[in-house]
Amino acid sequence: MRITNVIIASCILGMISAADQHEEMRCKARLGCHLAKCDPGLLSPSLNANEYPVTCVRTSAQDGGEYKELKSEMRSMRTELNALRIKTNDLESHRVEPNAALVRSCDGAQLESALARNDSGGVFNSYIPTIGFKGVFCDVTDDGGNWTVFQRRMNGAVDFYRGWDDYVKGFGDLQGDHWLGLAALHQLTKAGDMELKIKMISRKGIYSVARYSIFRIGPGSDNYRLHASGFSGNATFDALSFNNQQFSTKDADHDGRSSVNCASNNEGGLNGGWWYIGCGSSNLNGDFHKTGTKGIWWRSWWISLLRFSEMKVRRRP
Ligand SMILES: [Ca+2]
Repeated sequence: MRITNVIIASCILGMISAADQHEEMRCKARLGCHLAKCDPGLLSPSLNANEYPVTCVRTSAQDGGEYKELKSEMRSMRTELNALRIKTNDLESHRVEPNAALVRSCDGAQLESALARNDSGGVFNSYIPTIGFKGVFCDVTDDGGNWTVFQRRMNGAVDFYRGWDDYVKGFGDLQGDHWLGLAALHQLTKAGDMELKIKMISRKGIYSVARYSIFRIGPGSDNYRLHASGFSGNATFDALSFNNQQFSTKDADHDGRSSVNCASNNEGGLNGGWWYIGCGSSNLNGDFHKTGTKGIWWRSWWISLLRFSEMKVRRRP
C-alpha cells in the first residue's frame, strides 16, 4: 500500500469503495479526512479493477487539531471514570447483600423477625428517616444484642483521615472498619433515648468498656454536636461526658482550640475526625498505624493506644 504525504496516526477508519468520485467526496465530507488510494497491484484479484479499496487516514495538519481534541476528551473521560470509581467504592463500602433483611432499626420487631428466619446478624438493610435505605451492622449477640454499630477499627484497612462530607455520609466496610455517618447517627439518636457502648482493646491486649446511658448527636445545623452522659464501665477514664463539642474534620474546624485544627495532621493535630475540644481526651478515629498522639487512644495516648475500638448504640432498656 502506498500512502504519500500522509501521517498515519493510528486512526485507520475503514475500507470503502472510492471508484465513484461522488462517493469519494461523500467519504471526505463524512469522515473529514484525506483519502489515499491503494496500489492496484495489491488489490485482491476478486475485486473489480475500477474499485480501489481506500484507507482513510488523517493528515498531519488535521491530526494536530483532532488529536488535541481527542486527548482532551480522553482526559475528561478519565476524570469521569475516576469519579465513577470513587462513587462505586463508596457504594461498595455500604453494600448490602441482596438477601439482607430490611429492618427499621437493629432493635425492632423486623430484626427479631429476620433473626427468627435464621439470619445470624451482621449487615442489614435499614431504613433511616431522611436518608433512606442504608446498610447497617447489627450486633445481635453482645450484652443482649440490639446494637447498631456506627464505628469500628479492627485492621487498619480503611483510611479515617477524611473530610467533612465523608464523615457525614459514612464510609468503610460494614463488616470491618467503618464509620456509619453523622447524618445517620443524628437520626438514630435524636429522640434522646439511646445508650452508647464503646469496646476497646489496647495494643497491650487490655480489654475495656465505656458506657454512656444517654447519647445523642445533634443536627447538621449544630455540626453534629456530641451529648453523652451517665458514664460507667472499666475504661480508664470518662473521656466523653465533658466533651459537649461539635464534630471536626481536617476541612471543618469546629474544635475549641483556635491555634490549630485538632482534626488535621499538622503539628498539634490528632489526624482524625472527632468531637475535639482542645484537642481532646480521646481519638478513636485517629490513624490506625500511628503510635503517637495521631494514633487511636482513649484518655491519654501514652496510656492506652488501641488496636481495636467499636462504638454502638441501642435504645435504652
Ligand atoms: Ca481549631
